[in-house]
Amino acid sequence: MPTVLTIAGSDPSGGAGIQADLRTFEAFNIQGLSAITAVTAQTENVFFSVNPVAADILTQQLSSAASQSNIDVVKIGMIGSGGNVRAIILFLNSTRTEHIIIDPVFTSSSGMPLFEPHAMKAFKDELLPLATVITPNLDEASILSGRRIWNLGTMKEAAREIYDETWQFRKNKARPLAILVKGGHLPGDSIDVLYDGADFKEFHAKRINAKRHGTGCVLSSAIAANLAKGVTLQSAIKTAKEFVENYISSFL
Ligand code: PXL
Repeated sequence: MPTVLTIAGSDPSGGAGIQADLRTFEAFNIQGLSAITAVTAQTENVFFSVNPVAADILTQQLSSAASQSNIDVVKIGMIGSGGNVRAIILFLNSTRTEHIIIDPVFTSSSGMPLFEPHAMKAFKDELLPLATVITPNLDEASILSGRRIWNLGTMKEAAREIYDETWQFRKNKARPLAILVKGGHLPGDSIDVLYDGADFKEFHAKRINAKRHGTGCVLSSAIAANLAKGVTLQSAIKTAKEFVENYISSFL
């Protein structure tokens, strides 16, 4: 059975993080494994606290998951601490997977910091280059590229900048890399831009104004689940976007 490992934080309210990821894998008939990077306490409306787990506890979870089953795809969400960035790099360097999808998480939707700023260099120079797909939203793409983003043109510039910077630190140039910048926070229809080092592809979806946090987690998990089934990245993104559209609509 295709298997995806999610490395992410716990959200007791179920909107985001590990809970959203495992639920999404299940919906696509994918076996889900998990390793928890941080424990949050939050509801849809209030973010109370975030506590990263110790890096050696994360390492033990990762080893346990990997000895249980072959892993086709690794999906990484909230990491929480610099120690956890290190633990994940060490784990990925000792594990063979077809795809590694990284959904950068720096702050919660409500503005709570979820990442230690001093870990940014290791995240950008050492962890991101191990990814095959990176899925920042506009704020994350802006932080990663150092550019202001306000429309489709600047989304594309940011995608190219993140690609070029990440590729520069990439050791195994035989593996693919693609950046999906998610434009959902711009006014108008939701347009995401995919850049694979050669071409841009746009994915259009209707704007749905339902209040729900964690849709980024659901999207990247749905992409991971479909990649585990062996479809192309573009097809995985298309299916994932349709899944998220249905998911958000259920909260209207
Ligand atoms: O949506 C980003 C995110 C990811 N993972 C966890 C979170 C959040 C935002 O709140 O709590 C655990």
